Amino acid sequence: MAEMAEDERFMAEALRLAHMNLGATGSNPSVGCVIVRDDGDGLRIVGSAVTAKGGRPHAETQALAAAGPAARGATAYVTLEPCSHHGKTPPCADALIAAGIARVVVSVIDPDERVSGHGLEMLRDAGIKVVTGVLAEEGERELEGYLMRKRSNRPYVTLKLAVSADGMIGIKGRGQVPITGAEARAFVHRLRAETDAILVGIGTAIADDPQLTARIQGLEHRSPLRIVIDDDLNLPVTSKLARTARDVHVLVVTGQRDGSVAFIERRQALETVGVEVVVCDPKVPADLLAALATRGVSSLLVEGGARTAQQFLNDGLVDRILLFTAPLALGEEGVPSPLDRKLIPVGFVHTRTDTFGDDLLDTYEYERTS
Ligand code: AOF
Ligand code: ZN
Repeated sequence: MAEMAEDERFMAEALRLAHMNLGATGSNPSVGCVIVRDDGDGLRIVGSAVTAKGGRPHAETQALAAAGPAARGATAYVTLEPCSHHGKTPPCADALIAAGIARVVVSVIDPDERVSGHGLEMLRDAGIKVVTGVLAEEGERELEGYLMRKRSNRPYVTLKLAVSADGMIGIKGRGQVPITGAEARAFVHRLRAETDAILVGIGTAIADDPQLTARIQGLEHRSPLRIVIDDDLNLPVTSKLARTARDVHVLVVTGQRDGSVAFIERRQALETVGVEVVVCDPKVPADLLAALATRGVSSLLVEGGARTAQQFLNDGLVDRILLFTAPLALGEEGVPSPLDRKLIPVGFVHTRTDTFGDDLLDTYEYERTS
């Protein structure tokens, strides 16, 4: 019993570490590893690490390097099964064996077909004691993007909406209308930094002229890939998105391979400023998600507008809804939200309410039955 509590305590620490590089490890999951030993004077962390930015080196090899000879006879806590494949780096399972680790505690088994149980098998074959499923629920949550991409070939999709007290998400013809306060905005910028890609429809891109970057001190370089659904290529080359495309990548999605001379000119103008034009039917967001998964995108934040949100909901492609509700009313000129606290789509379960200044954030998660 005591050992189980200790295991959970150190796995919680490994998960906390994993979170630090979430959204910054490319197509590789952000994994946490903590190495613990007891020399008779209590348990002591002798090395810990998170998957490096960009995805390599993996967590285990860095934690082992930090522990040095102290790894011999120690326990390694890893949020994801150690890899068994020779990829861009040698297998972490081999590194753990070579370092003399005595016990490995894992939260989640790696669905990557090159690993998927083989990492654990290698460790067991080498005489290492292996425990799995520790803080499994928390581990699955931390790795939700990576797991969704590997299991379902699409990113984990979060829909974020900010709704006024009278159920509106903006005012027609008014550009960006501040709905939530500074605290909620700071939270959204942090969320962007932890997410691989962010998507809006062309209506929002034109009306709001948003930047969609992570503007929070220290996280500016963690901005996600920015995506605009824009079948007619109407994104102005003078928009903030297009003007910053060389700093933070922008994808514009159209269903048309070619078209009128004017269409081709708009395409060339966008490409000239560094925007990437991708051909994928915008009416079938599932195809776009599959294409994004192939590019290594594990998590996607859909930030509106109403039509884009509705389409993702209709197609059953939303895994989580983050609904901010602000106390102000926008009045009759407002653009109605596809949902609010009293109208949540079927299948979503309310999981928590948080407060940001005067705003409420309700989280709803889609309950998959399988
Ligand atoms: C680990 N520890 O910290 C991570 C792992 O392209 P490669 O060679 O880097 O391999 C990527 C795969 O490695 C990825 O799909 C997943 O299975 C695993 N990620 N494994 O042992 C880590 N990030
Ligand atoms: Zn590895």
